[in-house]
Amino acid sequence: MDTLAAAPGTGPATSPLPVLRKPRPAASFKDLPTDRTLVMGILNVTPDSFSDGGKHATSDTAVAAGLRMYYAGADIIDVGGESTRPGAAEVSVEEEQRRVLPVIEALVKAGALVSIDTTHAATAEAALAAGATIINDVSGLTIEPEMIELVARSKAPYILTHRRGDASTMDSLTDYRDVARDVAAELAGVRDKLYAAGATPEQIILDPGLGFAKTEAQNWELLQDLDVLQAMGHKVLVAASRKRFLGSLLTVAGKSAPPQERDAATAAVTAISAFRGAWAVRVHDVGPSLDAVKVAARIAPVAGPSPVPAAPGNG
Ligand code: PMM
Repeated sequence: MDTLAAAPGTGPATSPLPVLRKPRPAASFKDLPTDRTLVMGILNVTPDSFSDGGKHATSDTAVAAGLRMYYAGADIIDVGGESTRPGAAEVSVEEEQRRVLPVIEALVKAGALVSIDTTHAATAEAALAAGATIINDVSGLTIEPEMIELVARSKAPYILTHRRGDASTMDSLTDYRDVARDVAAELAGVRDKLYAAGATPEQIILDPGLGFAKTEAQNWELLQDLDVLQAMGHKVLVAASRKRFLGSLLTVAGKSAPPQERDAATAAVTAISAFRGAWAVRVHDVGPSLDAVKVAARIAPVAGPSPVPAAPGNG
């Protein structure tokens, strides 16, 4: 018996030697599946991220973790070098790039489609040069003018995340009249600045920014009203994975569930987001979300933005 051959079903997801696989041609954005919601795996190359901080603090462990997600079936690997959690220390752009660029290069070489999770245009540009395809920016209303110019010039797909303030102020900026409509209106304002600079509608992916200047109740409201964002006609990304509002939901004996115990609830959010037509979900634990997406695709097979609803009285 050939002991090196993987048993059926144990190949890509569990191979202990992923680095021995041949490099594949780089994946492209236009070849991503369009008949189901995509799963983006989170790869934080940081010593202090809120849920997996410290695990992938070196390039080697980060690349191995990224390859595991890729071989498990993640459609996109989201590489970040700066923690965005409230109160997190700022990282210099040089340090951020030192963390992420070698990881991006290795993952792209293996054939993965990579997004760069950064609020800095200089890091986004260096990441694109290293082979990343998508810019994932959580700066929201504080977007750098250089980022606007880069998005317009590069024509790279751009995730525009709703957020007010920064890590130290956002928890006090949660005053909304109607959170879903206010978030949509504020995103539209930034989107229009991107258009004015020359960006195209197809480039823009909207993210409600769960946990960024939102109370726990507002996060749930945004998920309930996802159709308000979908109606803007862009792709929508939902990033609920392991966030604090899931921990609170799962409180036992007055104790919120720790981040690593929030993956089943995350997969439930994935199923609902996929059912509602989200373009992608951003998650730490890709396996359960890939399964959830498959379940949702049997019930609501076509993902993507829903058409703008007809005005009342139009038949
Ligand atoms: N949240 C975090 C980091 N990056 N990107 C997008 N597009 N949306 C988010 O809500 C988001 C993000 C928070 O930290 P984590 O990487 O530990 O989940």
